[in-house]
Amino acid sequence: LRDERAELNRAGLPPAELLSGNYASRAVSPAEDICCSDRRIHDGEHKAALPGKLIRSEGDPATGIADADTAYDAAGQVFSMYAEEYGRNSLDGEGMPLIATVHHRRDYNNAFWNGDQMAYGTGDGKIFQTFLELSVIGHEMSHGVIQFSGGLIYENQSGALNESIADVFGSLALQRALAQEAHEADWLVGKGILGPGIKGVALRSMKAPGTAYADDLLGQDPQPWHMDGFVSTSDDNGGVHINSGIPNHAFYLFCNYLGGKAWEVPGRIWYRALQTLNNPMASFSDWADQTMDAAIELTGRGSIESVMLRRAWKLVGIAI
Ligand code: ASN
Ligand code: ZN
Repeated sequence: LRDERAELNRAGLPPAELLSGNYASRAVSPAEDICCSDRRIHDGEHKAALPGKLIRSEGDPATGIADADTAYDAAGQVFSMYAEEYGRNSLDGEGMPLIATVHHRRDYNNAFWNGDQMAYGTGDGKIFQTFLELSVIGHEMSHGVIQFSGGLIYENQSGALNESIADVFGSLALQRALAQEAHEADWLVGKGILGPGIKGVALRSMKAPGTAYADDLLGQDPQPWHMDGFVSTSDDNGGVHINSGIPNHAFYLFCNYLGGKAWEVPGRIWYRALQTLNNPMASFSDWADQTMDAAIELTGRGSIESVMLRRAWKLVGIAI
């Protein structure tokens, strides 16, 4: 990858960082109009009812309940990324409250967006030990964003795109919070959330889909990184959490080819593609085209970004 960049530089093209800088300076993000988040954290008290008991509203001091305070802080970080990087005012773009429930049900091994709010289980302490991790929280909140922009139907390829875009922005929220550069990021989603007995590092890896865990209880991480490994199944809404490995890896490659801060130019391109998507049944190939259109709109035809983006999609088996 480094060689490829050196080659481009020999061809007299400016390095990606310069283009990124140029892009940032002509970015149109009406961030000044966006005031502030409206977070509302509830305690589900290990019951199934949502949203449960309100324990921390925007501006309230910390509760001392670690899960609630993590949910509050992380929701703020995700809100800030969407506001400051992409000019979006909350999940719906219109400042909707960020409603979250921690301690959802008992020993519950999942987290989700239900169309109105986020909910987080505690995990059973065996398979999962927490869901209150920034990439996971960013993932669930991004399902909210996708509901209001793009509206990707949650099955088959459009569902895997919905999953992938949630992973992308979850990972970007984490990378931005850590102020890591793309080449230093681990590209893991849900690092550290697996239980102590589970052999694995995370829930998913965008850098190396299929390698996040391999465990007697959980099995092997089923994600492919290339269309040759595409899994046709009726489970999991048509493999939405499986085949998302393919667009996830394309995004990773794109960021890795460019270098720099992934939440800036690559994130803006993905965000623009989502914002302009008008096909809720989009296939991987449709989405690849959509990201290319966004890249050309934002960085110009023949830009390094558009060249690298085409290369990334090609490497995972999608020609555009
Ligand atoms: N944690 C899962 C997700 O957000 C829950 C689900 O499958 N809807 O993708
Ligand atoms: Zn999801």
